[in-house]
Amino acid sequence: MKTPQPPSTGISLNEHLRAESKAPDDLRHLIIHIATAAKYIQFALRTTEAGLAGTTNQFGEEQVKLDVLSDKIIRQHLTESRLVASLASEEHDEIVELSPSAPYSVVYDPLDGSSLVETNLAIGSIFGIYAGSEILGRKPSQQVAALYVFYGPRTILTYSAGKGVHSFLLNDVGEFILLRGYVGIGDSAKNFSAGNLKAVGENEGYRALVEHWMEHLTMRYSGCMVADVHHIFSKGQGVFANVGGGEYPEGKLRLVFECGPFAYLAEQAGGAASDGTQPLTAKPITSITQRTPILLGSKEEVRRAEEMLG
Ligand code: AHM
Ligand code: MG
Repeated sequence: MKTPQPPSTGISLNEHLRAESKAPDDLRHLIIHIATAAKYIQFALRTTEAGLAGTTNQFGEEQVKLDVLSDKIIRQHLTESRLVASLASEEHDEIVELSPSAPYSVVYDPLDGSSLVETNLAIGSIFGIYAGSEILGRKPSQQVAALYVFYGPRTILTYSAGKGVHSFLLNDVGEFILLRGYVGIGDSAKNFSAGNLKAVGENEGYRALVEHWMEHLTMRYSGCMVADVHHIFSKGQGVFANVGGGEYPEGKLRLVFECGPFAYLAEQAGGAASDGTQPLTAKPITSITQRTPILLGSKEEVRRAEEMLG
């Protein structure tokens, strides 16, 4: 039998938001609603057969796919919070209006790396929070907070509300407890994650860059951006790239849901995020389906990538 755990003595997410990030109450409540949704998602990932077992369960009933279920869970919590004016989810083509006079808008990828569900590899959820009801025309630098939840062997939530980047571990009793007060990214990289590698066929600069990285760095690539960027945050170094070419002329990843929140977090951690010509945080969101190249992580390696990609 498992020994009962004493109540946690660590710093909770709620307390950290209040005392360290000095987040306004509405923002703190919104992030707690998102964290609660993430707990339901991590429970669903561990308990449902969806994705692992195909499209029907043992009774022959059709199962809701986990990315659709994750989207529904998040949307329900955002709706119930009454704090969200509009939302944009990677699962929908359009921006959804919730409570027009509410203080924030939320952009999210409910289950990033969902093609990995059936393999039981790590996946995650990504969120960006803007003040007001507008999403289009904004820049990722205008986010008031961004966070991701990493569903690996353990569940980790990492957020920034503009005062650095902070990581929390989900404990046995369902609390997010402070794991690392400040997450930082050093200037030089030992690891690289290079996505959309088919682009090297038509992009000589990318080929030369990847060859340079193969000679000097060690590759870590899982196929889930949350896991690959979490690796950089947790090791305090590394570079992640997804560059245009082949099937994805602008790169595979989307500015609003994936690159924008991670660019904000990377800068808050002392790293950089670029589309090759400008910081991603300065790039206006023109549509929610907008894709962008991304170079993210240790500053020296992001600069080298910008130069080599021309
Ligand atoms: P998804 O949001 O549909 O899961 O796709 C995004 C994912 C990223 O997590 C990852 O960096 C990329 O797709 C991997 O692409 P590839 O399979 O081409 O390496
Ligand atoms: Mg994604």
